[in-house]
Amino acid sequence: MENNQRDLLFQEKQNVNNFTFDRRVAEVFPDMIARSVPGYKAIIDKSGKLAARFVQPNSNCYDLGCSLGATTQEVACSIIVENVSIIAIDNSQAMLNYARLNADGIRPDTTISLINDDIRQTSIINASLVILNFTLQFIQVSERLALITKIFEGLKPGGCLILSEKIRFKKAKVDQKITDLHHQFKRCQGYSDLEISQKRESIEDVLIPETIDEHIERLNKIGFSESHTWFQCYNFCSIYALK
Ligand code: GEK
Repeated sequence: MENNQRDLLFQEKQNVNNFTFDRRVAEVFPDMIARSVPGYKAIIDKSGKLAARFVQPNSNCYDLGCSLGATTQEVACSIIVENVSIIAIDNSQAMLNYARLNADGIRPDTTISLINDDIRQTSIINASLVILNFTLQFIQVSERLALITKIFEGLKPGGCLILSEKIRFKKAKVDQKITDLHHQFKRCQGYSDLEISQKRESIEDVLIPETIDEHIERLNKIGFSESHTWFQCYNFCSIYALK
């Protein structure tokens, strides 16, 4: 089973269907996300640094929407305290099949559980770190408050939520300019205009971005004591929120 293939999924002209995380996507996922999300590698790397700072001994660490486990692995390698369980959850079995291979043997002294579940149903308990790296954007906007509230309730005092998302800008003109810059980034990564437009068509009803203000307001309303954007590149950002 190879998962290091180049993403050519939208290279040919096709009848575009709604994007799903199936086997074909799982096979090319590392290439797809690295060439589509500016700052992806930096965010994954720094998620490890945040884990080193915020993960508490005798606690759980959740990677929600773990895909192939890139963040899970970085966190596993970065934790400096003892007796931590890492729980990585995704509802795509195709993704988890590869994540299982990738997580094998990383860290014998830390438990890593890979679970096929819908993150809207999963219980969050005794958590010192919860990570939503580019996953909340795939949850219906109307369901986001309940999910983040559940995460807040499952976090220990001092616990941290890392929330990385594609974002939109309130002013249409600004949104268009930044979207153009993102497409320029994708062109520089080797995607053609056809690939960019077909991927966009496929994902636009599936990935619903919000503004940074909408994210921060929700986090504040739920009760996080501080929420800040610590990374932004074009229309992608990462926020940390502390309980
Ligand atoms: C990374 N965090 O490499 N329940 C569980 N999983 C879900 C749900 C849900 N309701 N909805 C979507 N997913 C990863 C990247 S990708 C981001 C995350 C992207 C899963 C979905 O199956 C996919 O694996 C992941 O969320 C989103 O840092 O593709 O842009």
